[in-house]
Amino acid sequence: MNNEQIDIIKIGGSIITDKGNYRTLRKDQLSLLSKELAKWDRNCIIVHGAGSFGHTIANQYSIHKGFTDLDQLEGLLQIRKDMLDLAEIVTSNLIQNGMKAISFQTSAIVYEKKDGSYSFFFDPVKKALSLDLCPVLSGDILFSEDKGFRIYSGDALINLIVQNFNVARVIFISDVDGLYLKDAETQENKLVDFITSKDFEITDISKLEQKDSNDVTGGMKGKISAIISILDYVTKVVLVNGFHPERLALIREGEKFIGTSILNENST
Ligand code: IP8
Repeated sequence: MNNEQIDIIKIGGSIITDKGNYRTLRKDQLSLLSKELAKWDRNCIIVHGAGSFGHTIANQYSIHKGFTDLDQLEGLLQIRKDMLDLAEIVTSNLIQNGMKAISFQTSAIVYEKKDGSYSFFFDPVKKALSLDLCPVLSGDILFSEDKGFRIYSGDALINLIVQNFNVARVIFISDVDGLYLKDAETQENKLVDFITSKDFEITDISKLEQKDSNDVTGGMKGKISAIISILDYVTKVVLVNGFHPERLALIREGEKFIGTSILNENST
């Protein structure tokens, strides 16, 4: 099996769905992104978020809190079905645009053990990559030895993938331009175009605003905590706004783009 470096591309649920409206797709946005991703010049794994196909029902049935009563099972099954539908839509769209995309069900290959660690089976995903296919996974429900079940975010999944694959970069496509930090002189929030992992760790994430109260996996704060762990295993993490797909072309071509690059200091 070849061990070439791959990229992981996270398509945020806020880009491909309208998070405020249950099961509402942003079809045009998904097509524009697929067109850009089809031109990606390195093998990659795509992980998509859940958006309104996951978070709405997860909230309604408190699925993220684990098993407490039998009524939750209805919600659990609904989320699994909705995520199956979303995965099918995303994968078909990628294929229509020329990608050799193949969907894998996250909750069928990852399981949470009692001590909080995971057992997982990534061999089929690795084999697909070695055949130049593009595996597509997503945030999902997760069966858990202790809690029965819970919600597993795409970002947490990426954290597990980077520990088990040879990953160069993780590109997070979301609905914001990148990381904003307060400028020391002007006290105004400014988009950070470049930051190292060391500077990043001292950033006070507790001060980041929580834009989306419907998000059961922590929104921007959750993402930053995940990125801090991911940076131990990859050279670079990139944050880019998916409402401007042309920025992905610039990233691919190594050109200057509007967004944030976070470099792992130890890999320079
Ligand atoms: O959108 C959440 O994944 P995320 C998964 O990547 C579900 O946080 C099913 C809510």
